[in-house]
Formats: sequence, C-alpha cells, structure tokens
Amino acid sequence: KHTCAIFDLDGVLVDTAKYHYLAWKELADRLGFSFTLQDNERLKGVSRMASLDILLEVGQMTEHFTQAEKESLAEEKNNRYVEFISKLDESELLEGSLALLETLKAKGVKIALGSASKNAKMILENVGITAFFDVIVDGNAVSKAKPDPEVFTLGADQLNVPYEQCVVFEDSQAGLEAAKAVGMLALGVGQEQDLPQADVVFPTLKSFPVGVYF
Ligand code: B16
Ligand code: MG
Repeated sequence: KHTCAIFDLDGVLVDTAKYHYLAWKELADRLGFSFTLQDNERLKGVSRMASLDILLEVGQMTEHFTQAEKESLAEEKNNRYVEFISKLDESELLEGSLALLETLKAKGVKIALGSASKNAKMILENVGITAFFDVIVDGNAVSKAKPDPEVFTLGADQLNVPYEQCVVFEDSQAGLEAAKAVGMLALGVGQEQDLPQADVVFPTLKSFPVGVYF
C-alpha cells in the first residue's frame, strides 16, 4: 500500500482552469486574436511562460515580442488572474476533494502538494485547505517544469517517503508522465481518453476508492 498522496492543484483540488482561461483570453483579445476553451486545454499543468508561448503561437505572434515584453505580458495576465483567485472560497473546491483530504489525514497518510502554480499558497489559503499539507511544493520551489518530476520528488524527499509509496493525483498529461518517470502511481483525474498516460483514471476524486490504494 501507499503512504503518501501528492496532489496537483489546478484541475484536481480546485477548479482554477476557468480563471486561467478568462485571464489569458483577455490578453488574447487585447492582442487581437481569439483564444478558445479548446486552446486552453493545452495550458493545463504548463508553466506561466510556457503557457504564454503557446498562446502567442495560437495567435501567430511568436516573433512579435522581445523577452522583456513577454515577461510584461505574462505579468499582465497574472495580475488579472490574481484578481479572480483573490475571491475564491471553499465552494470552488472540486467534488470529493475535501472528504478525501480528511480521510487520508485520519489514516495518517502523508500529504504533499505538487503544483506548477506560483499562486498555489494563496489558492490553498482562500479555499481553506492549507493545514492538510505536510509539504507544499509549488512553482516557486522548482527550477524544472512538468514533465520533469522535480515538483513531485522534492515533496517525497522532504517527507522521506520512497517514490514507489507515492500516489500522484493529476489532471494533466505532463504531470502523469512526471509521476511515472520516477515510479510513482500516476492517478488521472478526468476523462480516460484525455489521459492515456495514467496508470488508472477516476472521473472525480469522489469516486476514488481510498482503501484500495492506502
Ligand atoms: P501560475 P497545476 C498549473 O497548476 C496550471 O494547471 C497551469 O494552467 C498554470 O499555467 C500553471 O499552474 C502556472 O500557474 O501562473 O499561477 O504560476 O495544475 O500544476 O496545479
Ligand atoms: Mg493541474
């Protein structure tokens, strides 16, 4: 059985993808091209600057900006995103996430966060789940983005748990790939057809059979 649960944040515990989308879309609108919900799928689990590169590719504007200009575009998006998430509350927790955190805690399972977001701590605070985490690894703590496994290994190492005893809950392909690369169980949250890399997929955390894995 496993002794450690590592959670991705956006798309697994909290539904923040829609706010990322709104903020990126405002930027695309201002730059004069359209950015669809389907385009937004490509940004899940991807770092902020890599997301901007994908957005500019969609708008065929890759060559239009210097590095400094790109940093200011990313900052513009982030300021808007932070405005949205500063209003988050516990109602934005995804189905089953609070109950699962409570059950794992009661069982003595170690709980880690493994998120690409630099805003992760603020999101955890606003939805009221910070206290569940034994360690928080976010976009500020890592130097390499998913599919590099650093965001998961840092947490497991700090908790002194062997990688084989970790279950990673992820909604992105890059995150599942990262988990598998170091022998962690890659548990996909979402639709099976979107997550072919996963060892096993559950539509939501509500349907996750805790006793089978922990
Ligand atoms: P930020 P996760 C990821 O979070 C999001 O899925 C991704 O869409 C976002 O670009 C990335 O965080 C960086 O977020 O701009 O807040 O630093 O899924 O790894 O929890
Ligand atoms: Mg995610």
